[in-house]
Amino acid sequence: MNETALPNYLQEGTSLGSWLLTRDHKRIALLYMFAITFFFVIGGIAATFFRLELVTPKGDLVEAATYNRLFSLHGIVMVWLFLIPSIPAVFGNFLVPLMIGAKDLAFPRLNLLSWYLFMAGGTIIIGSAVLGSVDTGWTFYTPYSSLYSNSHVVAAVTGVFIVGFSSILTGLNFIVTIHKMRAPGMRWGRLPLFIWSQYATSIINVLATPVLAMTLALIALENLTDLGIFNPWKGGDPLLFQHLFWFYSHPAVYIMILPAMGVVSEVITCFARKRVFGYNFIAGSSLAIAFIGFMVWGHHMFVSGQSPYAGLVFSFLSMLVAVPSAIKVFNWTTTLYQGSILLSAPMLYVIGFIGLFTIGGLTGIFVATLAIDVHVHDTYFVVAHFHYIMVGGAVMAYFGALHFWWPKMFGRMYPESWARLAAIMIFVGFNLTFFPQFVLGYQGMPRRYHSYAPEFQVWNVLSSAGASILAVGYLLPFIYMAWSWKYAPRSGPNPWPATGLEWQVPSPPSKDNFSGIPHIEDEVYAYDQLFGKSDEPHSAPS
Ligand code: HEM
Ligand SMILES: [Cu+2]
Repeated sequence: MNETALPNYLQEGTSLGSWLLTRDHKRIALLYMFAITFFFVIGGIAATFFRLELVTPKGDLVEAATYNRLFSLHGIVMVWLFLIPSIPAVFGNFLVPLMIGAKDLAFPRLNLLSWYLFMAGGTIIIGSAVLGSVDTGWTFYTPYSSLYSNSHVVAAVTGVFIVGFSSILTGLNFIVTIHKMRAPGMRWGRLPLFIWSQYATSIINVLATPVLAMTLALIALENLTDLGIFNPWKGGDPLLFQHLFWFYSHPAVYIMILPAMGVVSEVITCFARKRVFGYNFIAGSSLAIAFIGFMVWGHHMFVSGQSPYAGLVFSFLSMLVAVPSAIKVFNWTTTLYQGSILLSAPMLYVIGFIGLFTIGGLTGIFVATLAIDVHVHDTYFVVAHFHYIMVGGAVMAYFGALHFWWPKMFGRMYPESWARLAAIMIFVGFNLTFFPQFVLGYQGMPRRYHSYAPEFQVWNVLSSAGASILAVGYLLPFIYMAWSWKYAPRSGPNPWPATGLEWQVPSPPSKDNFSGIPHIEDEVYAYDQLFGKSDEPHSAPS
C-alpha cells in the first residue's frame, strides 16, 4: 500500500474527544507536550519572582515566607511536572514504537491512563499552590514537613504521589514494548541508543518510584494522624525520611539525564555524519548508570549526622557513577572527530549539552568528595551543580529533541536562523545565570534565603541578568514553533537526512506508523552508507 495515501495521525479526528480519548502513542505524546510546557511556564514564573528578589541584598520584593513558597513551588513543578516526564513522556512516547518498528506501545490504554494520572497529580499540585503552596522545599524534609510546616504539605505530597504512578506505568509500558514489540530483525544490538536510554530510565522508574510513593504516603499519614515514623518524640527517625527520599531521588536525577543522553547520541551521530563511536559502551553505560545510581544516595546526607564511615563509602561509590557518564562524553567527542559536522539547530543544543553536562558532572565530583561537601553543602555551589546538569543538560537536550524531531511530529520545518539564535541565547543566558552561583557558593552564600550579605550582590545581579536572557531564549521557540505549525514549509520524511526507522515513514506518520511490518536489515547508524564514507580513523574528512 502507498503510505503517503494514508491520513496522518493529526488528521485522524480533530474533535476534542478524539484527542482526550486517543490511544495513539503519538497523540498522547502531544498531550504530554502541552501539559509540561504549561508547567514549565509556571515553574519559570516562580523563578522570575525569586531572581528579582535576589537582585538586592535586602528582602524587599517578597517576604521570607513567600520566598520559601516560591522556591518550593519552583522545585516541585520543575522536577516532577517538567523534568521527570519531559523526554520520556513526550519523545519516548512518540518515538519508542516508531524506532523499533511497532504500531503502538504494548498497552495503549495504560498509556492514556498515565497521562490522566499525570494531569490529576499536576492539578492537585497547582491547586495546593493556589491555596497557599508549601514552604518545605521540593525535598519535603522531616521533621519540618511533618511537625512544623503550616503549609499545604498533604495536598502537595498527594499530587506528587499520583504523578509517580504515571511514571511507573509509563516505565512498565516501555519495558514491555521494548522486549516484546521489536520488528523482525530489530535485534538488541540494532536498537537506537535513544531506546537503550529509555529502557534504562524505565527500570529506574519502575524500581525507585514506588519508594518515593511510600515515603510521601508516610509524610501525609504523619501529618494527618498520630503516627510516629519520622517523629523523634515518638521514637521515630527524621533521618529515615532522608534515606528513603534520596533512595528515590538520586536515581531520579538519572531519570532526568539518561533520556537526555539518548537524545544526544541520536543527534550527534546524525550531524557528524558518522556512525556513533562505541555503540556498545554507550548502551552499556546507560545500564551501568541505572545500576550504580541506586548505591549513592547517602552523598546527600554527608552532614546529616550519618556515620563518617557510611559517608566515606558513599563518597567512593559516588565517584564510580561518574565513570559511565564520562564514557559517554568521550564517545560523543570521538564521534565528532573527523566527522563532517553540521551546526544545525538541534546540533547546537546538543553541543551545548555536552559542555554544560561536563561542568555539571565534574562539579558533581567536587560535591561527592566528603571533605569538600562539608563546606559547600547547602550553598549556591550545589544549586549551580545541579542546574548545570538539569537545565544545562536535560532541558538543553529537550530543546535539542524538539528541534530534531519537530519535522517528524508536525511535518514542517521551523526558521533555522531563529532556532540557532535561540540556542545561542539559551547557552549564553544559562552560563551567565548559573556560573556566578558557583562563585557565590564557594564564597559561602547559603541557598534558600531571601536576603543576603551585601558583598554577594554583584554575582547575584549577574545571575539575574543572565536569567532574563535565558527567559527570552526560551520564549523564542514558543513563538517560531507556533508559527511553524501552520505556516512553515513542509519538511518531507527525512529532512536532515538521518538513519533510523522513524525517518523512513512519512512526516507526520500515519496512525499505525507503518503500512506493514517492517523488516530490519541494516545495522544501526549506517551513516557511512548514507553518505558513502568509510569509518576508518584516518580517512580524510570530506
Ligand atoms: C557525575 C555524577 C554526579 C555526582 C558525583 C553528583 C554528586 C552530587 C552530590 C554529592 C550532591 C549533594 C551535594 C550537597 O547537597 O551538598 C549532589 C546534589 C544534587 N545533584 Fe548531583 N551528582 C552527579 C550528577 C547529577 C545528575 C546527573 C543530576 C541530575 C540530572 C544531579 C542532580 C543533583 C541535584 C538535584 C542535587 C541537589 C539536591 C538538593 O539538595 O536539592 N546530579 N550531587
Ligand atoms: Cu545524588
